[in-house]
Amino acid sequence: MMNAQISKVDKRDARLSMAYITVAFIALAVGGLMGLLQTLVRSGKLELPGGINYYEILTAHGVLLGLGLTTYFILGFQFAAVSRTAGTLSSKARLSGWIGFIVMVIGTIFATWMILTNKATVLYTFYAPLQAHFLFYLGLTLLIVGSWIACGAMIATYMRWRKQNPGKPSPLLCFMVVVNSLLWIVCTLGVAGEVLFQLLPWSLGLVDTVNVLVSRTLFWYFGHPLVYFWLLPAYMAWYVIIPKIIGGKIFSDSLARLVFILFLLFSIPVGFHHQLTEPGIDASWKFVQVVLTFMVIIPSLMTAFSMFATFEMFGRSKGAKGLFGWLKKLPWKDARFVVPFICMVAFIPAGAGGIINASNQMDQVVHNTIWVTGHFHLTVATTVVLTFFGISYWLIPHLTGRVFTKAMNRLAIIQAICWTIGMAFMSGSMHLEGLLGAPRRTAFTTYGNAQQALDWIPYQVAQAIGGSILFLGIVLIIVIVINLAFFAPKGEQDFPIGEIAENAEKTPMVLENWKIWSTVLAALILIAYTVPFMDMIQNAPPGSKGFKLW
Ligand code: HAS
Repeated sequence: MMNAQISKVDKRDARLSMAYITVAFIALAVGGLMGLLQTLVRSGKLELPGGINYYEILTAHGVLLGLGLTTYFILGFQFAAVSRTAGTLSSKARLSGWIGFIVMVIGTIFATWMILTNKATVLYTFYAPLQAHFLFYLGLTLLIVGSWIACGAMIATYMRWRKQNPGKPSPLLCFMVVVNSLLWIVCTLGVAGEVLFQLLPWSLGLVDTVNVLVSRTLFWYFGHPLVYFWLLPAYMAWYVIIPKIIGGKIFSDSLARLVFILFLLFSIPVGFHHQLTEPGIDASWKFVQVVLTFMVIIPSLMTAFSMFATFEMFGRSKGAKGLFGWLKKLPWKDARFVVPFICMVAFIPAGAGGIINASNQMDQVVHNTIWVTGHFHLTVATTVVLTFFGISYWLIPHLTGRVFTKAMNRLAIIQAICWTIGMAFMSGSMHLEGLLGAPRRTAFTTYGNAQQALDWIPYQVAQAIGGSILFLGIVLIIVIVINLAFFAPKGEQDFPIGEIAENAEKTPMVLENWKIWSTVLAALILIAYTVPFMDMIQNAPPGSKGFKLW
């Protein structure tokens, strides 16, 4: 079955995909409200009513948006992408998709319930020795197990395609989904190990203490690739969907595949760059992982090159002249293009911030300051999430049999402008305040009226202004999503898939040789982690009992 012949996602697959996307937007609404409250509390202008504490809503915000919105949206999008390019899911794969969904929802309900009842105020990184109720950890376990079942269904559909089309490269979008799913499965093994072997028994009282360093290391073994699990679906849209929307071609199929393979290889063995200030890890192993971190920057630089090439090729084909003449030829009134384009522009300072964080000496200045919060609001909350909004504008109507009207297109552009202004205020002032030494993960305090802390307050007020504008952005996106799901006129909305440029090189099949890539991946992980991990276990300090500070 060739992908070119399949132009619509099967109705049954569309329902599955919409189920995931619906939960994603519910998480956005609730988590977004928590974000607004946080910025207001931190500005010193609001006290939460009814004894609700700041860290409780901070945990809800991080878990619902960082782990909920992203994972559900990505799986929903990926199911649609696989069904559109590799053919309708088999009934077994679809059933697995539903089972995965139900398991994930049960897990999400457990975790959210514990957070909202103040029994899991441990923030989204659930760092030991902070200890949550065991149902929180069980909820996270179910979330991960459910996602594995869903990813398994996608990989099985890809394998069916390969079997039916021997010797041919798989559809690019489907290939990308498989890479992201593999990345997810391999990295979540770390957090699954942490939760199952350390945190669950500890929270149930089966063991008294936990090895904190091991738990954090397992978390970051998962935590950094997690950010690329978020990023890669945005890259899928940039590489495959955007060229079609602007009327151009994909610059190079091989380059896009190579970029995804590089992410698979280099995004995992780099967790130590989150632990550069952590004692107990030898500096030479931190150095190894920082070098690998700089390797994982390369595929993003290749992506920047590829996007510029796609835009320029298109512009020149329309007669653009001069160095930047092609910019004028892009479809500036189409939200499906404009919104992801804003994300690309935002990723330039966002990525530069990441490179600063990854540099050992500079990280000493910014680590655990609110600079880092500014960094991830530009990366995940702008580059990634705004691209997800851009995807929703054609994907949701495609799945619900409706159309993206001109009025909604206008609202979507207003939404993106709100997001850009709100984020410029919020993330910009977080970066600046961080450079002045303000810590992250902290409720409002003046530290006994210390001058340094008083100097931070104007930045915190700017964050509250930005946060309020962003919340308006959340209201607008929810209005658009409800319209596209239930009220927009019935019709056919295209699921755009770009074609490869005629003069692009032929795709080498080695890019799809999973034996090679999984061997290299395993080797890199073993090189980066084996010795320091054994060291953490053999020379472990006394474990810590659990703390509940709320
Ligand atoms: Fe990061 C902390 C390093 C990317 C998310 N990061 C975080 C945390 C999160 C996060 C959530 O090394 C906080 C975790 C916590 O709670 O503690 N990050 C990096 C590096 C990159 C990077 C090197 N991060 C991301 C992405 C994220 C994300 C992507 C989410 C999606 N990050 C770190 C480090 C820390 C960290 C340390 C720990 C700090 C600490 O001390 O705790 C790189 O991947 C960035 C590479 C990106 C580029 C940009 C390429 C630009 C492109 C756009 C092209 C534009 C076009 C349009 C075509 C090199 C592709 C142009 C048009 C025009 C008209 C101009």
